[in-house]
Amino acid sequence: MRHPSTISLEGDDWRLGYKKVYDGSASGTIAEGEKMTEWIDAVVPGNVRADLMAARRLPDLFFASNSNRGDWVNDCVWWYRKRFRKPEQKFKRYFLELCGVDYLSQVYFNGRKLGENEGMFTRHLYDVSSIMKADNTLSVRIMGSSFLRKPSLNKLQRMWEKIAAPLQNGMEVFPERASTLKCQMSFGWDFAPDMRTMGIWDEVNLIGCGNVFIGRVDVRANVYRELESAKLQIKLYVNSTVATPLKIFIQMRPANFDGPSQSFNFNAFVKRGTEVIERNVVMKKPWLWNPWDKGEPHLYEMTVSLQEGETPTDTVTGLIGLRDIKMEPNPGAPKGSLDWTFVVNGKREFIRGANWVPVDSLMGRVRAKDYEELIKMAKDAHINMFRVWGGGLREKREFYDICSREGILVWQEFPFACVFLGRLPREEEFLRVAEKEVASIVKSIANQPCVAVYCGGNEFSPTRNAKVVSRVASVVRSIDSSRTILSASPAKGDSHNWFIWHGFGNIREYRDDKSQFASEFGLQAAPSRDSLKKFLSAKGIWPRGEEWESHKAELEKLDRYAGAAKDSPNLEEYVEATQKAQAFALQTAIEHFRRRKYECSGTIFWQFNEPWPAISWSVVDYYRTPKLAYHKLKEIYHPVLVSLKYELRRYEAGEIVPIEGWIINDLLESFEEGVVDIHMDDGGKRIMKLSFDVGTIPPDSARMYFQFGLKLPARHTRLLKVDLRAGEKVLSSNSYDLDMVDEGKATKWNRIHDRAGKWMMA
Ligand code: BMA
Repeated sequence: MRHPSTISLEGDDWRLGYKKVYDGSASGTIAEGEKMTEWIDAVVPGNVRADLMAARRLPDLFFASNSNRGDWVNDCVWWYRKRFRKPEQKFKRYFLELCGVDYLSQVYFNGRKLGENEGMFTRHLYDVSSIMKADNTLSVRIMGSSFLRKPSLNKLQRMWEKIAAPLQNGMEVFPERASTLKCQMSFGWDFAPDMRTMGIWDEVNLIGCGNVFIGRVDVRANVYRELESAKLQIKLYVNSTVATPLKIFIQMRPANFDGPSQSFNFNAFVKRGTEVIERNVVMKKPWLWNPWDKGEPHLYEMTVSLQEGETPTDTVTGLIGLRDIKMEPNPGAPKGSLDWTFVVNGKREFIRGANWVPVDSLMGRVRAKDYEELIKMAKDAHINMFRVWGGGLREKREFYDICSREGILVWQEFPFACVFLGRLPREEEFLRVAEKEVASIVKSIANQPCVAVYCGGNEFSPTRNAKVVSRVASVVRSIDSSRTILSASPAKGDSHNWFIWHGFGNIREYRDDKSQFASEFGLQAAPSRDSLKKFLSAKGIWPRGEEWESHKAELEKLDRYAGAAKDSPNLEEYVEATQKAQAFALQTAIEHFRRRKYECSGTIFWQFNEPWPAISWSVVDYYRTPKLAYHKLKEIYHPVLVSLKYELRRYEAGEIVPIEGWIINDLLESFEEGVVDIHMDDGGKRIMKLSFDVGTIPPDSARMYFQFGLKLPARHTRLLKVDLRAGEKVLSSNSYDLDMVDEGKATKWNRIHDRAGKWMMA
């Protein structure tokens, strides 16, 4: 919810001072700001590295092997400063709102210290009415990332660190990052550079109001479909300078459809200070919010206005969607498995999802336009859910606004990720910061209809980290008890299938995956040559080597899945081979999971985007250039999928390939008189065509419709094209390259390693 009276303090008129080689000793008085090495121009929201690059104090850190050339910034202390005049419109009270300061910070206004914080997700809100002047100075001090909390290990843990680190490929067992609630990826990841960010990375606002201020509004809706009504529980968190009777006006106005508005008025009495006003309202015949493939994502613009007598004192507005989300068991699920079937407004929703990672390693630079572009690309590829991965962020407000508007579901994780043989800290101090940060995340997104589920984080054992998990879960529940909270991902029944890629497994082995939900799987692929040229030097681009590795290429595995093309002397051929392998892998996995619809209730491939130019698992590169897999997704994630299943092996000319024809329909409509056309062309000449009548395709279904034997032609391209039509209308298309065969094989050791990994996360 936002105040229409909000004045944004964002922009490029900030200044940024830094003191080099800061020893961490100064207490952070305002006088310290006068002793900076230098002041440069700064952009807010932003990032200190981005400002230094713009001021030419740092090279382009995303180019070639430059990524650690900015490491000295971690040893500095930073002062952000902005001067601004009091707004023309007069208010009784003024509040400063900072939605994300990364990471150890203090805020000063007109020389007065307002507060300090550890964390990057906490919303800071300060009443500055009494110190507001005609000319104002807002200063934010940020300690360099070298001063982040470090784990204090006891003797036993130090010993374990020595023994266990080699077992997890040299990765630290108690990594420093696990002691902070900072975006975990910024400590360096297998697709992201080590750039421990600092900056004001999210909104900064000045809010004006009367005597009574609305600090936050919580809305939870219970939808009663049979009664065609919805009960909204509304909590207003207000702060008042006077004891006064209040009039409360609540309006629900259709935001993206034509329909009736509904209004509700109440009286209340507030005391001086802070309190919560709770009211329930019943909406008649509400227009429900739906994921885009099940209907329209109807949204209401909710306005809450307060009046003190006849005087307006404060107003907030925000988008609200009414829907009901549950999780149900999968049919035939093994004992102990969690419920993995999402049910939205009483209808099952098979998840065709993508893992979402931060859009930029310097996340302060991300703007609404970036989200718009990427989310549009995702929707064009028929994606209906993002898993906002635990190594990343609580994204900015616009991300959730756009997902809610576009009808895309969000699985939101908290900032804990990849703790294998070690464990997360258990000290009270850490737990308190964790609770505070998680609470802030939940408060900022809980009104969003797109948010479907919360999850404790990525890849750690909930058993060994029970303390963090239970504290986090109870703080979430105290704010929002309406959603499922998963303790971690993977959780029982959910798989992160890394046997293929990290375990060198054969792509066909995706078909052995019997999980009830598949939330990670995928292959790295090189981006296009044009993209590579933007971030690798002329020398480093080919042959592939160190620069590729510094941009996270895992060369041995890339070569393994590129097959014969690994010996190619040619960059383009190699890029194409890695992209083809990635597309083939996603096709094999996704079609397998979709054919198992509701035994498996969803697939979330790894990964949609990437935070810097990399050779990674992304299907859309940093420059938004799609890889082949992205184009393939448009076919294999189509809500109506025609899928051919045959044994994945090399075939000789003239051999007969037994093939099954499947259709998966995720929509609520059925299709009559379905026909599947299968054909093979060679140089523009049709050399084979078959048609199968499939009759009626029921809604929300997956089944096999026909089987046939395909006699392979002698020497032609072996691209099988498939169209599904209802009458003359083509519903969906797909294609298979029968020459695409993965001939690699995992070793016994790879298999043991993969099993050990699963055990560590149990
Ligand atoms: C999963 C993710 C990430 C990682 C990816 C590829 O474990 O959760 O941690 O980047 O695999 O290795």
